[in-house]
Amino acid sequence: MPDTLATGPAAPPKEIRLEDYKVPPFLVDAVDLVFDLKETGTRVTSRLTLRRNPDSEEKTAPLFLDGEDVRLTAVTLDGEALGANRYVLSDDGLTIPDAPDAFTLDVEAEIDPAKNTELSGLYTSGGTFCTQCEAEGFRRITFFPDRPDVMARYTVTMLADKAAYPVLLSNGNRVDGGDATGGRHWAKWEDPHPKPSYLFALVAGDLVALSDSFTTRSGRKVELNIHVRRGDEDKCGHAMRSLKTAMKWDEEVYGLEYDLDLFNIVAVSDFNMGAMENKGLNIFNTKYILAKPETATDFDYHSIERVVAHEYFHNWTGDRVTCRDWFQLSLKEGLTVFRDQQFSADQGSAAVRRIGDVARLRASQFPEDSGPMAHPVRPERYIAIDNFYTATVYQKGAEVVRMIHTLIGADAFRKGMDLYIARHDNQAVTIEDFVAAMRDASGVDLTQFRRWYSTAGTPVLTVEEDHDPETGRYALTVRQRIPPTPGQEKKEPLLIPLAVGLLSPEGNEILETTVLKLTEREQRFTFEGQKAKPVPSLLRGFSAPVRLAAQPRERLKFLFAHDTDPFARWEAGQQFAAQLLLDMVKAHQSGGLMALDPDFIGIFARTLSDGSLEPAFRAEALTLPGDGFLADQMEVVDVEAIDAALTAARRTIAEALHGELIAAYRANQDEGPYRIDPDSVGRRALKNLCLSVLGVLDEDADAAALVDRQFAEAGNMTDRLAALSVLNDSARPARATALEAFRNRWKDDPLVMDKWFTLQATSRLPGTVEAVERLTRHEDYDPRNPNRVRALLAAFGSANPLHFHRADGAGYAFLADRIIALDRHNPQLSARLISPLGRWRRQDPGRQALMKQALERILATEGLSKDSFEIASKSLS
Ligand code: B3K
Ligand code: ZN
Repeated sequence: MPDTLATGPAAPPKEIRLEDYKVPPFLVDAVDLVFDLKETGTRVTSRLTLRRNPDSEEKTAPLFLDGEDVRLTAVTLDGEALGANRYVLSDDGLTIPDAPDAFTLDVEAEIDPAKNTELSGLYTSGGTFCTQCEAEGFRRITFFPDRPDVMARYTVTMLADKAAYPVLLSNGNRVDGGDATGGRHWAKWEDPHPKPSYLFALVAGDLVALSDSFTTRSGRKVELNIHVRRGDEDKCGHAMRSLKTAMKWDEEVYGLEYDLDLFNIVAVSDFNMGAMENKGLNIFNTKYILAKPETATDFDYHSIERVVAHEYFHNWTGDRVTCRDWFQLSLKEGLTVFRDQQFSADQGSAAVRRIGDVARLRASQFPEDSGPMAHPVRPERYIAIDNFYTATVYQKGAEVVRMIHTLIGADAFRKGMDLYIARHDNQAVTIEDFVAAMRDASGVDLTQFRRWYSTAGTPVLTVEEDHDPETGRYALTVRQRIPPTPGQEKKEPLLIPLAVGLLSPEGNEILETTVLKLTEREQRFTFEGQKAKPVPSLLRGFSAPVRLAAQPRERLKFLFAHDTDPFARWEAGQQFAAQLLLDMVKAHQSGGLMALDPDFIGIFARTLSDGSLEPAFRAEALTLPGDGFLADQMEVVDVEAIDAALTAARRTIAEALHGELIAAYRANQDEGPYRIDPDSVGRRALKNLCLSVLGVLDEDADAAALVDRQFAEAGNMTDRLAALSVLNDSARPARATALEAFRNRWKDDPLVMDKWFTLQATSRLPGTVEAVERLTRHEDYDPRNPNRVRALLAAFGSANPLHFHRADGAGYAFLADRIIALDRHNPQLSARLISPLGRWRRQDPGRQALMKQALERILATEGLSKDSFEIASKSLS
């Protein structure tokens, strides 16, 4: 870290290292908490039953309890009040030097939930008290050994004004409650399962619930409630259906049954992430609960299903079996993302879901893996753990679990899961423990495979073929290379499952999907009996999170027309289109004519009308690769040329296939009520794909009429937003009128207004930087609400490369200003906005200098948080 910094954080933040892990010197058997809830001056009383950990070597270590922004008012040890000479209070906690081997500690403290703008610990959101403790928020509530390997039984009593906070919730079951004096009431909750402090939760508010029940396969009736603000109760049906489907799925697929009689979900509007899996009391961002057809898109419906399932699945993979330390985060996150992906695949078209998951991984994780923040799935160092809730830990972590599934097979994987849970129930464990269970259940040696967890960077595979028609021998020579990443220059070869198939020159499958195991830097695989030279279909199903080096254009074209593996077929189309678009980028750069290969238009037309392919797949296959995908394949990114190429390609297709697109639009229009089944969703996607291509023809009266009519008459948000997205890039006056009408209609619905902000932040029209800047002063903009901030600023930084990278640096300077302002009240959020600025290495020298300038300005901010310090300093190094 630079030691010449004049300002920045007050003290240089400490780096936490995996190799320094030590077992906790003290264990907590029971926690009894009492909350006297007030907006400021909430009194928190805790009684901890503590004992020395027999497994710790530090037999005489003092007791240390983490605590941050908590006012200590009294400490009592075994009934004796401790004077100030018996403990040491510091910025980060409370030390009691002479602690006995087993004792009871009473701690009294005060906190101010309404002033908690970091949204970590206990805070208020729209008049509701709620908590967020993962990863280190519990220490902002009371003094405690706030680490996941300290698991305790919790009892929680809360007292609050009855009229303002009629609903009082915590983990586990409500065991008692009643009225108190002064218009207050109280409730007592008990969680029978031991848990780490990060899973603690409390909610008090004026909420209404959608209630239902689920009977587990062993006959236990579980009460289910989704609590929301009054007025939102008509938007919880989809979340409730998703929850019940997920509960059943986990029983059927993994034999995992819910373990309490009550499952509560609460949705709040101010939340730093998507949702949180607190035991028996999941707390959600409203974005992942509330939906009705008029306000939520098909994509929102899908995300809700996925996130509700994800948090529910954590009950076993996360809560019952938890992480020893935060370096093991992917133990619960990678595994749970893999489980939610499997679940989602079972709810609709598995192929289309897989395409979506891979697209997401490539859009977010690949850039991370090749940037300044590149880290292994199990990181080895961090300054702020909140910065490591990353695409690498989540999405790449899920891919690593998926590879185990591929290598050992579905049955052995299930046995491995059973063994993992049987061995480690109620324990805080490591990634090694998970891999060991998979090894023991399958008998497959996973020693080399484990390197995936400690190796950063995306491997690049090159594949060469040779063929001897005489002997009928066909061979693939595969090489793996893993680019260097910060702190990891040299890498050992990984065990990479490479799923391949072979097609005959006529397009018939002659070798079904086979998984080749690549273990060396270079390896040759031979196939006998191939008189005619086959066409290889490589990396089917995206069997490993790697990049495949460019393949011959003719092969891609062939595979896009014939591959029997839907993922590989889609992928060939994307790679083929990307090569053509990159040719157009080059033509634009050299002042030449940007022409789109007529073959592509032919393939596009055939795919559009190919009734043997499901509509959702056709929509995916016909979506041109995005700016990020193209930028990723350029040595020096040229955002203007990419934009010009994409626009030109869309225009060419729209002009050439005008009639076909209109016909397909009409053929996929659904009359009647909105339905969310895969076919209806697919048809809407295909119809709106047609609209978005046609929509580039601003001057075309037919296209304009289609867009305007759909915007005015749409019966659901998917269609309305699709039309508005087209208008959003249009120079027609209809754009302003539509945006205004949209705001007038939806100004009281925050989640819909988030979409309104995002649209404008991602517009390709000139003047967007200034427009976004003006929006930060709009009456509906609220810098304290993370959804609104992300809707405007994160969207601008990560989804509008054209304007974020404006050559004069206005986009960078604007974002840096907002980050600096936000860092004062919500560092978790501000730190996350920095990453687009960190991707300067592939920009031209002028932009590089401006991006670094913005990062340096952030780094020089007085009192900068450790979160933002970590990202900004790593981005510059
Ligand atoms: N476990 C939470 C994420 C907590 C993030 C803390 N900064 C949500 C999830 O992955 O399920
Ligand atoms: Zn999770």
